[in-house]
Formats: sequence, C-alpha cells, structure tokens
Amino acid sequence: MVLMKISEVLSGKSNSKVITIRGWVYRKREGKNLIFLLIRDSSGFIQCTVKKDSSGWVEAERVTIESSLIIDGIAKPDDRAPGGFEISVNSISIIGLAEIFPISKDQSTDFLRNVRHLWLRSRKMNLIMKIRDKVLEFSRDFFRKNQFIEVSPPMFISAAVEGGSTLFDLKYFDQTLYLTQSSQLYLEILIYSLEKVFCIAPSFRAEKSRTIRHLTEYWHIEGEWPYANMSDLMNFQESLVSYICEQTILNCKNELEELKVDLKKLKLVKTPFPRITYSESIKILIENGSKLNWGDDLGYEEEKIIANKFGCPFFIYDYPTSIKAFYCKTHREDPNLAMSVDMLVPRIGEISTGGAREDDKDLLIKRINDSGLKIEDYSWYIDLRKYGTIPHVGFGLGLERLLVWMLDIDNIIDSIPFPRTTRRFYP
Ligand code: AMO
Repeated sequence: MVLMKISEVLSGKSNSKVITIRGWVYRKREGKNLIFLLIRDSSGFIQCTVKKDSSGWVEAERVTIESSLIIDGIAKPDDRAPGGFEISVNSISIIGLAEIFPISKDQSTDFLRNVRHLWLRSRKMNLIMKIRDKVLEFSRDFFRKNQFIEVSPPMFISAAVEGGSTLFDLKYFDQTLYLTQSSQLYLEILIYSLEKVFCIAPSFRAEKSRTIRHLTEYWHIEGEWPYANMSDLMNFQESLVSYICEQTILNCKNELEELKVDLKKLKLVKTPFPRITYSESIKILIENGSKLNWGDDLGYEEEKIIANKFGCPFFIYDYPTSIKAFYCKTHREDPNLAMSVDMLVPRIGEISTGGAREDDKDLLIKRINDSGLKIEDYSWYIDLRKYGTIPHVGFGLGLERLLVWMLDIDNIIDSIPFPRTTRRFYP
C-alpha cells in the first residue's frame, strides 16, 4: 500500500492500485448501501465510496464532518466524481472522531472570521495561503536575482520610524519599547556592511482605521539600495510586482482558477507602469470634483479615484515634503518636494511607499527637529550620515495589500492566516 496525497491520486498515477490517504471528512452523504465521503487533505478533495459489504462500513457510518481518517482503497477514474477520480474504500481508521463542527453552509462572513482557527481549513483559505506562500517565494527570488541579501531586523525598537500616532508601546522590563512600524531604518544600517539588502518581516501599526486595507500587524517586503536613484527605484518595484504576477499566473494556475481570480487583470501587468507626479494627481482630483489643495495628503478615497482611472498599477512621485517622514530626501533645487514615491493599484490605492533617504547629516538633523522628534532617539541613525554616508533609496511593499489586489479578496483580513485589527486578535 502506498501513502499518497489526494492531488497525486487525482493525477491518475495510482489508477487501480491499492493506496492509502490521510485526510479529514469534508462532506458525507449516506445511502442505503453506499456512503459517500468527500475527503480533503492539504492538496485537494477526493470522493471516497464505502460499500455496505466492505470492512470500512461501520467506521464510515460513525464518522462526522472534520473527523480525521486514514483510508485504504482502490483509486479509479469516475466522471461523476469531483476531480474525475474516486476511491473505492477497503478500510477506514478513525484517528480523531470530530464533535459537531460549528461551521456549516451559509454562515456569515463575520461568524467565519470569529472561528478563524477552524475556517482556515476551508478551501478558500487553503488556496489563498498557498498563493501567499508562492508570492513570498517569488519576492525572495526576485531580490536574490538582483543580488540583494536577506537580513533579519528587530521587532522591538526604541524609537518611531513612521511617526508616533501609529506606534504600539510595550513594557520591556523597566522601560518602554515599541513594536516596529517598518524595518527601513535597520536596513539602512545594514547597507553600510552588505550594500543591497531586503527583509520580509512583520510591521505593526496602532491604526484605528477599519478599512479593507488596514491591519495592525502586517507583513512588509522592504528593500534598501545604495547608489540608486528614483528612476532605479521605480523600475525595480514595477519589475518586482510584474515578476510576482507573471510567476503566480505560471505556477498557481489551478489555485487562481478555483478562486475565480480575474486573470486578465494580472496578465495586463506589464512594465513600465504609468508615472505621475503628486501635482498631476491633484489636478486629476480637482477635475473629478475633489476639494483637495496642493499640500494635502491623499486619503484612501482620493487614491481610489485616481487608481480606478488608471485601471492598473502606477506610481505617484514627488510628494510635498511637509506630508512625508523625516528621513525623506528633498530635491536640492526645491526642498518643498520630497523624493518619495507610492505605488497604487485599483480598489486598494497605495500598496508601496519608497524614496530617496536624506543622506546629508545636517539636513537630516534639521528634519528630525522640524518633525518634533527627539534627536537623541536617532543618534545611531545620524551616525550613518557621519561615517561614510552614501546616497540610497528604499521601499516597503505591503504583502497583504498586494494579495488583496491580485486575488480580488474583499477584505485584507482574508489575506493573512491570523488577522490582527482593532477588533480581532483571537486566536
Ligand atoms: P508606509 O507607512 O507607507 O511606508 O508603509 C509601506 C506599505 O506598508 C503597507 N501598510 C499596511 N498594510 C496593512 N495594514 C496597514 N495598517 C498598513 N500600513 C502600511 C502599505 C504601504 O504602502 N518605511 C516606509 C516605506 C519606505 O519608504 O521604505 C513605510 O513604512 O502597503
């Protein structure tokens, strides 16, 4: 007897052979002389039929939805069965007889999110998590192909990266520390040793926003690149996103099909992405009836208006310095403009932010002071500009926002196994 994954059985390799599968009962239908069990494992679903005269009958009668089983039987093609194959069952060992499973048909999204630990077994979540894994793999591939080194920054930090209003503080023995909002400043340290670096790590935001694009803990794909300019940065980011889309189409065909993802949208992701300045984006907004003025930050609603106009990923660059963080480098000929760039997509708006970092020590100190931050908190960051400063750029791409867009997911909550929001932290 050969132990097989359900996907191997469905591929026809084991036709007419006696095989063993390990899985859980997804559905059960009982007839007088026949019981149908739809069994799932990590790889898929297969119909198993148990005849009254087989030695598996007694166990088949006992099993309940989500019971875990080991099944021995003969796999054979059957056009009526989902996937085109079924297993004619010889015997069943019940490993864990399940109590009445709380999830049944037609339950509300809210209920399913409340029983996340059980809902993760659903096909939908299984498929999203598989694509998520692949997107992480393709992101790493792309950085490595471009000679970036993966590094491991800390999650406990001593000073804000992205401003105090979204900072989680925590008691760290006798002091207060924070959960990192971005690994950017730590990647900036590491470029002085390793040059091109990247990380894929959690970032935390104490954000009360309850939108389809906000989590309090999300995964951040961040890169930092010495001696590159804004044009290199946009070229790199658009190539990364189109590589991820291309590889996902090639390698996750079945998952995308089953999730009914709009493949046309992914296939249309081609470089170069359109690029407009912040000033041009304000013009578009005013033409569309917005009351926004030059200098105002773009909110979710404004981003959506512009993004839906483009219908594909695109960049907005050269934002007002006044709405950008202290580390943003400014244009030397016009210090009111920051060398900063966001990537936006339809429906979600911003999915990444990046830019050139201020590499001049005195200008950086001025920006820290002007931002009302305590200079002593950033003395190590200023040291980087004291000892062999170099021009550099970097960016942060939100993994979940990317997935929400790619996979047409309704809410960011369903792009991560264990979502953390203002209301959700269980389990
Ligand atoms: P920013 O704060 O714009 O920039 O964040 C970068 C990207 O992170 C994602 N993101 C989020 N995803 C889910 N939930 C949230 N609450 C959330 N907040 C942000 C978005 C966003 O574009 N250090 C800079 C980037 C840089 O310049 O390198 C930064 O963190 O996709």
